[in-house]
Amino acid sequence: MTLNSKKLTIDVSTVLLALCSLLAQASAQGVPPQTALAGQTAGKPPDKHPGVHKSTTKRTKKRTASAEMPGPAYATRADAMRAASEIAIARNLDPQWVAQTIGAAHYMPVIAKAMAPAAVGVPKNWAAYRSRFIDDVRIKAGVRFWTDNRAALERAEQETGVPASVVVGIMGVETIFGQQTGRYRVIDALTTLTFDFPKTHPKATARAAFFRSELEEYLVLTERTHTDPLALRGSYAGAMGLPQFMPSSWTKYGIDFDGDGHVDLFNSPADAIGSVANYFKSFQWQRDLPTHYPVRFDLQKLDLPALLAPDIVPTFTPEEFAAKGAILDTAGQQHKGLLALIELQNGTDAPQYVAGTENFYVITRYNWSSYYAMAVIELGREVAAAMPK
Ligand SMILES: [Ca+2]
Repeated sequence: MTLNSKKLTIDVSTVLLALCSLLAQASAQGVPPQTALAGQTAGKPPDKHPGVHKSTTKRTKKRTASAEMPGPAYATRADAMRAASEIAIARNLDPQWVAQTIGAAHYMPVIAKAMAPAAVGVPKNWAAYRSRFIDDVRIKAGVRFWTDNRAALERAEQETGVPASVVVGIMGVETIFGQQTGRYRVIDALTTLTFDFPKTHPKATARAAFFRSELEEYLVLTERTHTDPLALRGSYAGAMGLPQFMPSSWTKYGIDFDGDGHVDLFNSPADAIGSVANYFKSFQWQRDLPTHYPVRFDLQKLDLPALLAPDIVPTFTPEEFAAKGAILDTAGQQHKGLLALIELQNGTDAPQYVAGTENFYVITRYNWSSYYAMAVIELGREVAAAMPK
């Protein structure tokens, strides 16, 4: 069935409009329009900050068949069609093309559902999170990826200082080295999250504005590169290719690293490698600086609330760390910059702690979670250790 066809769209529009108005009423009352939207996922990976990059593999496993079914096309939505004209004017795009493209996007209940905030009061679980990303299958795939792309990884490391293991860790956590780059149409994801971001989310307005901006970037990007905007597939958040770049990141940080004249993050591992390293370089990656140091506590002096207050933002000198009861190893004591105490909760077991450096913080600019950053670092290390000597 193609809702691109004007006639068909008109034929079904009366029914769809009635449905949309019901959905809108439900949303306005703060009631999730679909029962599927109400569910919160216990044990969902922590995402303290709304992530810029949404890993495909972070998707919740439980899905219902009804939630997977596409909803109405946005051609039937007056607000979406109004926004399409605004976008065309603001971004200097063909108004008819923008209206057709946004109009051909479908509301995806499963995508709206995936935006539910993490359950409140449930302890996070680093061990469980880690086990989802670090296993033999992913490590073996990582060894293959590193072997196949050694030259590009080495060149990226020389040019940016970003270690091959960190780039490998990103590609592994995001898409299992390109094996899972997402199965949702990017246009459906971005349009759904622009116009139907769940109103129950505490940051719904800001998040919807973020996705509106990404939708605009996506239209500009596909128009500029003569790519069919209805053809590309990605994560439920519209992240694309091996490194799962959002459209704005593709434009800002994507580079042509294999020299064929195009940035292709779907099919060129070299472009993906160069672009990830360039992303971190742009966020001030420091060459030869470790990502973190081990830390122990002096329980007599320990001021955990003060140490955890700045969250993942490097704030303390090694001396300030020591004064608050956090004991570093020799390398940590000699750290020239600032540190953050990173807490990794383990469900009902005791949390683990590390001292995160500025480079740890840089990794969290890819996905705003310390658990994510730690998984990237540890997967990269495991793959490095498994590389043939
Ligand atoms: Ca290229």
